[in-house]
Amino acid sequence: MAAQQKGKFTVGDYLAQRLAEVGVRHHFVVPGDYNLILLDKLQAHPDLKEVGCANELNCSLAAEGYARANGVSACVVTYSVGALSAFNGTGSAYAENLPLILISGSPNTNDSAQYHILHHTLGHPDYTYQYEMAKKITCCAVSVPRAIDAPRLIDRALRAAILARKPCYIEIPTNLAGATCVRPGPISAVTDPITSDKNALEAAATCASEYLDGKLKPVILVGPKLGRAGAEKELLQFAEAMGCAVALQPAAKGMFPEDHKQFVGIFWGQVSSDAADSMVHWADAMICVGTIFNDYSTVGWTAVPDIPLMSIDMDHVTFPGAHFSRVRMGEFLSHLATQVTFNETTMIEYKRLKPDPPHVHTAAREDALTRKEISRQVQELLTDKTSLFVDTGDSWFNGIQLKLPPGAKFEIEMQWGHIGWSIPAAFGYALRHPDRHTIVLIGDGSFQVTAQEVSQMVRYKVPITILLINNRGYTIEVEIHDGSYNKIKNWDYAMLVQAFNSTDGRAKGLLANTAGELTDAIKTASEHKEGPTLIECTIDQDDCSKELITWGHYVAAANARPPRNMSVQE
Ligand code: DPX
Ligand code: MG
Repeated sequence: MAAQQKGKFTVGDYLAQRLAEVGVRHHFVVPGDYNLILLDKLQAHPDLKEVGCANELNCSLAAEGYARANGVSACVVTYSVGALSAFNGTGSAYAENLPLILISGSPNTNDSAQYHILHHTLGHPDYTYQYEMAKKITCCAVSVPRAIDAPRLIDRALRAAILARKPCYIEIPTNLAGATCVRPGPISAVTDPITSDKNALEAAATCASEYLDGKLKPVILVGPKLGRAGAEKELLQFAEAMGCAVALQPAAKGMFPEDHKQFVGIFWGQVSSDAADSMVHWADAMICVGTIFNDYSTVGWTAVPDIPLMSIDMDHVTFPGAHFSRVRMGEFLSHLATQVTFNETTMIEYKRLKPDPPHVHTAAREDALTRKEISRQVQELLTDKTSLFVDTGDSWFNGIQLKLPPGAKFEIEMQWGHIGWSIPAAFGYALRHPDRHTIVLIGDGSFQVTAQEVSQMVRYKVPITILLINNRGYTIEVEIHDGSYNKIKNWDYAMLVQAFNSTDGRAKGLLANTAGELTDAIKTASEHKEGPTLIECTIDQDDCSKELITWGHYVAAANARPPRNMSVQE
């Protein structure tokens, strides 16, 4: 470990200090010769802990998960061979509104002027391409040309990411990480939040009163940007002042308490839970808070609310006919809470529509394992200390249908939808929240994409419970469009995880073919604290949720829409 040289403060030290000051405690890395000096400098900072990853895709997704837990994260990779893989998790952070700081080492500053061809590059001496690419997937990309520019550029990128809740990119040439640098000024210059413009806030509140005036059946629809804006408490305050029904988009599950009397379910069109679909369609005013309407959340565009909406975003508010910039979500919600009229008409209707709790069948111990039985057992496992990650596939639908007890957290990556995301993301998240029980629901196909990161859970002794649902293939894709490409090679997943142990690891890999075997395996997992436990749950290939089938049909129909506006008939 390279100690900070006495008296000499470097570009790497500057970055390390700033990362620590913005709240990063673990930084995720894969080394390469372009970033080694930088890694030494980051290692030398007493408040930063280096976490090695198996590859840069996983490294970026681990940082994505860490940002969910910590609010900000850092991923440090080498030039091109590393960074281009890390762009994927950076794209996820962009789509999911998470300030991930992507840091890449880069060629020596002399090489470009000398027209040198360098390893790990495209093989021509223009070394600006990575920076140019990074601009497209971050809210601010900087490439440090000289040590003297580092403080200004690093601070600029960090501030942009923190304010926008989006990733940023910082490129540091290999010969600048150890170059002398001035010391940083107060961190408030980077982290101080932007507050609402007072005039805009007042005007937006007046517009909200006009929007709601005379409306009898207002409904609040919550989307995933609520949590990213950190405005859950303000939403609760506003919702209770309104007294009306609150429905959640699937990606916002967990952002409003499910045991709250105003919670009316997950609004997901045809595959909604409770009575959310009926409530949203019955509403005469829709207050959308941090919503994202995409083809998945609208079930192939079949579930787009058809009344004019009031939309509260992270930093602006829009009404039919009016827009207000620089109005912060949290400030607006708490301001509005003091002005609105209590109206519980929608709750009276909800009481009439609320479905009875479903009768849940408990399988006998020797019964072959089914998807429903897995869900029943996972439901019993959830506590206020659970953080549940659900990966793309039927795990989305199984996870959305679970009832979250107060305090339980739910993580889903619905905008980016990268299969395998949950393994590295849960790893990154759990490092920051060792006090919580992190559980992952993931399909066999997804697991194969990022399986190596289980070895980091072994290395860092992170006790995550992974429930791998093995239905022998890409079932969600089968429902959208089937073909032989949806079959995959089966693995012995339980044995694979044991293989990661080598001589010093403590992972457990278990197989559950029956309901009783799953009960026993879950008990073992809950007691195992020295590393991860993977439980391979085998189910029939055709055993999937009816919600997945319905949703798949509508998404397939949306994908298959013929091209429009063809001026010439061929
Ligand atoms: C793909 C998906 O086994 O889950 O429940 O069997 O569907 P299910 P699996 O994990 O399979 C996942 C599979 C292939 N999506 O059905 S959802 C396309 C895709 C993606 N991300 C990446 N590549 C391809 N979403 C990185
Ligand atoms: Mg599968």
